[in-house]
Amino acid sequence: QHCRLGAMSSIGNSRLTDVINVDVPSITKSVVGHVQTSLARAPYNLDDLGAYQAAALSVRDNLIVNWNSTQLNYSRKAPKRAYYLSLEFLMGRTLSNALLNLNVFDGYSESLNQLGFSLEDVIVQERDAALGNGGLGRLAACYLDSSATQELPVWGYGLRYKYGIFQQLIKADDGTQLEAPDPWLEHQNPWELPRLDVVYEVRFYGSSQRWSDGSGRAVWSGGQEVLAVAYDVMIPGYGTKNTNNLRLWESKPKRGFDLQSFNAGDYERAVETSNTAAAITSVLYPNDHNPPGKELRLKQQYFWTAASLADMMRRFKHMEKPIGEFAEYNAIQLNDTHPTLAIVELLRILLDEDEVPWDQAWTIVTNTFFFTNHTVLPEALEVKVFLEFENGNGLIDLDASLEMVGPPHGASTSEAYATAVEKKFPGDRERLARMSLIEEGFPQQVRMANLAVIGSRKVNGVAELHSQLVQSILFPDFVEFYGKSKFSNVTNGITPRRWLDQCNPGLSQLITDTLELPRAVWLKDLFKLEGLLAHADDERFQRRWAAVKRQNKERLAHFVEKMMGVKVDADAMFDVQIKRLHEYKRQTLNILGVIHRYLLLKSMTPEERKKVNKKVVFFGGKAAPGYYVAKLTIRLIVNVSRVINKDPDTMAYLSLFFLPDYSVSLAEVLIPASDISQHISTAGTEASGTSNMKFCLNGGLLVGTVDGANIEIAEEVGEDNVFFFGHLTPDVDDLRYQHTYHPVPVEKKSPALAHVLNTVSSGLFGDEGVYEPLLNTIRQGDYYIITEDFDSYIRALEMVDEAYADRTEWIKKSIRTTAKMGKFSSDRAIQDYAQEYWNVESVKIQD
Ligand code: OAK
Repeated sequence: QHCRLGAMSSIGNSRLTDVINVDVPSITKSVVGHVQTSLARAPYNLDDLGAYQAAALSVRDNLIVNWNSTQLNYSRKAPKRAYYLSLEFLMGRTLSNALLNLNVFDGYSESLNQLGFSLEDVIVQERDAALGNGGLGRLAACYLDSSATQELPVWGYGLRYKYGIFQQLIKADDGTQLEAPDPWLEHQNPWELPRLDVVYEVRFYGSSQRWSDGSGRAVWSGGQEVLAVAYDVMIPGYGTKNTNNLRLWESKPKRGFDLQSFNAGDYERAVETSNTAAAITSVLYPNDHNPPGKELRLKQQYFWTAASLADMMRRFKHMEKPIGEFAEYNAIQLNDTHPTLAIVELLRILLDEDEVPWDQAWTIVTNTFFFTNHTVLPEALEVKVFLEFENGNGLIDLDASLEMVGPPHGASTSEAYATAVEKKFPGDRERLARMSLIEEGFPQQVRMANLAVIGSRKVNGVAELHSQLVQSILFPDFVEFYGKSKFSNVTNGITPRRWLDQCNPGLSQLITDTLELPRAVWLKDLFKLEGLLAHADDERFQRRWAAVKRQNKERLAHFVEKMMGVKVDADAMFDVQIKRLHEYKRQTLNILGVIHRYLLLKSMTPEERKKVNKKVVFFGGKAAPGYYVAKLTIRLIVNVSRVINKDPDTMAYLSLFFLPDYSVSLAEVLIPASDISQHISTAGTEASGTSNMKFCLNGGLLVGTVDGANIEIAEEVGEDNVFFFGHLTPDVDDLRYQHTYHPVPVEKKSPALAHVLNTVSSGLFGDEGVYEPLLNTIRQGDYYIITEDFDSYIRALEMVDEAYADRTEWIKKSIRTTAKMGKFSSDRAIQDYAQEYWNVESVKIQD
């Protein structure tokens, strides 16, 4: 186990000046050097964690060299840059990704072997960087990978949370979810560079004084100042030296102590200031699609946008260009409404600090920003209270931003905008109220989405259908006001580096062999996968394809056995649903379908059962800590699994697992192993979905509703390779109306579903009565139309069973699916943004 560095004495004579560790001797030398000097550990007593840390530090040396020359090149060439502002970056692990992108995976593997370690065991020592909740955060991570790979000068800006998304525990006695903190920085993080020299002061509260010169400019003073300290995370591109930057801000008190209070003997008050400052970046809010109405969240948003803008401004000033050209050199993408305050902050800087006249400042602002919406769910729309905080002052000086620009320039942003709307639609007061930045009431609130729309040059959704709904449901008034051209679509994408090459090396190798192309070629031009179509009928290729899937299923089975102590049958079909728990995503529909299948199996004779397709169902996902119904769904899944996994009549044919603490790293094991995956949101509710793309890229087929990116996936791979079911988006509203105003008992609509619901109510899965609130969401109102879709869902699953029975045909479907996934590379999505939105071009890094 220990004493693994015997090979040390054989370290080659590589020159000390070799910073880039490519060949095995120099890798070994650098790793061993880090063991001794960075970790201060003895080489003869090193465990896997130590080996991970040393290997990571060695890889990081390589990254730093590339990162430095990239940043130097950017500074010298002064291209237009784009900034991706996201409160969430769900990065996962970095070591294996960096090794692949730098093309040194084999070298490190060999070197670690010589040192007595296995790279596989070392890689899993790393904790996920889980600074995100779900789709929106993971998308940001894929986009950074693609931007770096395409050598685009794009930086990410986010927050360095001390605690990422909570760890999910499942209580042994009753199967409920518990949350524990995620202290991911406990071991030092080798992938970040603290930049204690890059610091900005961010002001909160206080008051503003307008200048008396009639310019409308204001000076903002008083209140509390907090320091924003930069931590840079290196983002290596694939097969290029280009290494971009993700800058994460940490909050710090401006003074450790308030000396005045300290001297006055008020110790508690003195440290309190420092506590509140540090609290700003202490934790990622675990809400997905539900904005927390907390003052601290608003503080996070202002802290982050103010620091990021100050940083961009400093970089721009360095270029010595006229301020009027700001938008020619900077594009800012807003990842949902969370960074919307950047709009008013840029306006504030231009007006108050750079003395730009209002009209010109507003033009600069609206040429700089681009806004992406990620959901049409009404509960996700952010509204913020600004003016009602403790000391009677606004959190940020709304007066010096939103309303600041006062009479000399024709009233405030809000008023100027209202005037323009009024002019276009005279007398239409209802429309004016709908389009207003302010939601009237007590207290007044700011509608962040409206502000994001008026402050941006372009507004987009994340799949064709969703972008249509953004226009027709969320912003119809704005489409009329600005015209259609301001609104468009950029369908999401995923990085094939992490989501194929890294998580499924077997398949990657098979594709490389079959296409007879270097993997560096097809991984950068995913449309090349179409070349697989020519081999779909080749039996030898089909066998190899099936063998890869089989290996991945065994890997998952092994993983589950290790984690949960249960054997999993890799001969069975693997059916996977992994995503945040949410009523609109309908994990409930899935678990009710599982119960239906179980009851059916129970009703069969042993002979009949033998003809049934064996299936293992996997669930994974976290519920927001305060989301009662979602947590109840988890509890039901866990308790159903406890019953059916030990039923001797059925356990050979159906088993069920809820895998706790779903993460990016767990997804990397699950996705390559799936035969079928479920994307079964109520039509019109899932903006895009991105795991659907990941499953298909890895040759898994979809069961899904006609929703989000499922639609475009089916367009690419062919409808005969997707198992669609359920009502379509235009029907959903009517069905909801029916259920609300003309309710019909469940047994009338779906006797099968009624039977399942009654079985749950009967207490078969324990906890009699506990699930009633969950069941009642279906029996009453049924907002997500589970009753309406249940029978067609079951039929779709039967068709899956039938199709799977013809294994050769199934493998062909699987091959054809992977072959047609080119469109869903995040490289394509980033190109769309770079060309159609930001107007940024790639910068080749020279040594
Ligand atoms: C999270 C918080 C607020 C608003 C939206 C989200 C979010 O994660 N939305 C998800 O974004 C993904 C990336 O665009 C989409 O694929 C998902 O469909 C969408 O739910």
